[in-house]
Order: sequence, then structure tokens, then C-alpha cells
Amino acid sequence: MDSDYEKKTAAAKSLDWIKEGMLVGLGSGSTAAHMIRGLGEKVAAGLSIKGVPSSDTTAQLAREAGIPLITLEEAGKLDVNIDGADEFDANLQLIKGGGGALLREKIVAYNSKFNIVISDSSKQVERLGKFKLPLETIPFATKNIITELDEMGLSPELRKKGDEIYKTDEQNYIVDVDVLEQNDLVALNNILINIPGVVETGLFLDTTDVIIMGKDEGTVIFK
Ligand code: ABF
Repeated sequence: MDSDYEKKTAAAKSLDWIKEGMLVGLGSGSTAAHMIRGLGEKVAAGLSIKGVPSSDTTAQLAREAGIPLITLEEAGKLDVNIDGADEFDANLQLIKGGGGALLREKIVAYNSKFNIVISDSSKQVERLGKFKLPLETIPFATKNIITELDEMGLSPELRKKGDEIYKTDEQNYIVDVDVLEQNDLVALNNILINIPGVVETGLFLDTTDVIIMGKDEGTVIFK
């Protein structure tokens, strides 16, 4: 089945969780974009909600879809957050950040009472790590961080966009590392996040309540 069709199906299903008056975290990426367009249609039909976008791109898309936006500061805690992922396993653990929005995505997820991940079936894995783990890093420290990650055997790569270094919405860099051979991702995450200059990692551990996966014509729900 076409992965975009599965993304669309999962995104449409996630809208069942959105109720009148909710404050909604709006994820980033193409799966979340399907959800945002669907939510925009509900708003046009009279649903009253407010959204907090997890990236500048999502903010733009949400405005175009007619979704009223507020800042995280104005919202405080969000009722529900709907976002995509790059990989997920049977324990609802995720790798995110392929799209470069991991920092704001993790902040929005942390500040949400309920987190829904929407995905096509290609993202389901037995073991996380085939997808490189993104780390958001402060430019000042990035060269030294890369040296340290290299010494740890994580094969770090500074993310580029064409010939330029990729910059996040927060004007940081992204370093992608290979974690496929790592047996204890919780321990690894603790080590990585404690390196000064690493702002955030794309490991979303114990943040997800429900995963809605598009599969063939329908959806499969993991809780
Ligand atoms: C966001 O978009 C990211 O965390 C993840 O990197 C990416 C998934 O992209 P897509 O939905 O386009 O496959 O959810």
C-alpha cells in the first residue's frame, strides 16, 4: 500500500480524539500535515480549537488551513498533541527529528496531557536505530561534540542542506548518529543529553500514549 495513503488514513483517524475547546499540539512532517489539513476542515465546519505549532513550517501550514494558533506560553498545558515519527517500536518508543523539528516537537509533547503519534506502516520496527538518531546541537560546541560522538563509535554526521549546514528553527545544528548497535537506549540517551551543547535528542522515550498506524486500507492502534 502507498505510504502516503497510510499516512493520510492515520491522520484522519487521529482527529477522532479532538473535541470542542481543546488546545492541540500540531506536529511536523508530511503525516502531521495531513492531520493539519483535516483539522482545518473541521474548524471551517465550526469546531472551536486552538493549536500550538511545533515548527515554523507547521505554523504556516496551520494558518493556511485556518486553524487559530496560540503560543505555548499562552496555552500552558495542551489537551492533546498529534505528531509523526521516523521509527517506532512495540513499546511505543520513537526516533523523531528526521524533519529537523525535534526540539520544539519534544517540548510540545512534554507539555501535552495526551500524545498521539500517526504513522504509515513502514515506520514500525522491531528495534530502533535503522533510522539515524538526530541530536540538536549548539553551533559553538558542535565540532567538539562530533569528535566526542566519533570516539563513542556513533559515526556522527553533521546534517547539511545542499552545500550549507542545516539549521533548525532555533538556529541550531543537527548531528545524526548511528545507534543501531546500542543495546540500552535509555542509558545512551542519558549520556548524550548530558554532553554540554547537546540541546535535545530525537529519542522520544515514554512520551507516547497512542500510536495510530495506517495499514493497507485501515488503521492499527497501539497503546
Ligand atoms: C516529524 O516529521 C518528525 O519528528 C519526523 O522526523 C518526521 C516524520 O515525517 P513524515 O511524517 O513526513 O514521514 O514528525
